[in-house]
Amino acid sequence: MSSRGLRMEVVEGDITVLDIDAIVNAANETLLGGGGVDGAIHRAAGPELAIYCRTLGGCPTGEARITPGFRLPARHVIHTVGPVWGGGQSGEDDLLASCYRNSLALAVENEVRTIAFPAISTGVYGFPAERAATIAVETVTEFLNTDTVIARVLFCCFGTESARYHRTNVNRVS
Ligand code: AR6
Repeated sequence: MSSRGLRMEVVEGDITVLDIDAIVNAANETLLGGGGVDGAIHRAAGPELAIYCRTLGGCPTGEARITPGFRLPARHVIHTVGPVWGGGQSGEDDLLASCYRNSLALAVENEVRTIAFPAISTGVYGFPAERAATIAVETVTEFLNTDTVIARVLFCCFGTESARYHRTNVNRVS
């Protein structure tokens, strides 16, 4: 098994084009679609994804649900619901960490070995990007410390600033 650092990689660009076991969607509690990365994933996966999501009955903040990838190159989509940033005193950090932990646990249950995360909550939900990147990388690192199933975790960042925040943290824990 490679070291933690080698199992994590930062890439920049559109998560919907990745040919990988699973991509993570930054969804909302309805799981019925929206803007940002959620909109992009639903557009690329096709209408079957929304039809399937309707059967799931939503997802509470901090939890995760898995669906097929339909027309995406990714085999699965793991939908998680990040916290809306409200200043940091409402458990936002813990809820964001739960998104990463629960998504990875669901990946392992479904024999997903390669997975890509967007920067959950840092768009419409307003979570500060640098703080979110630190939580993302620390939480994934802790998970990989005891996991032997996941071979590769990509942080798929939209924009150079987000990529820089993630790279700084990945380099720190490697
Ligand atoms: N690939 C990778 N990252 C992307 C892409 C993409 N195609 N598109 C946007 N991002 P956001 P949130 C980045 O707003 O903050 C939706 O309406 C984006 O630049 O997508 O968790 C949902 O339905 C940012 O860095 O998600 C919810 O209602 C990151 O993905 C709400 O937005 C997350 O931004 C969720 O808000």
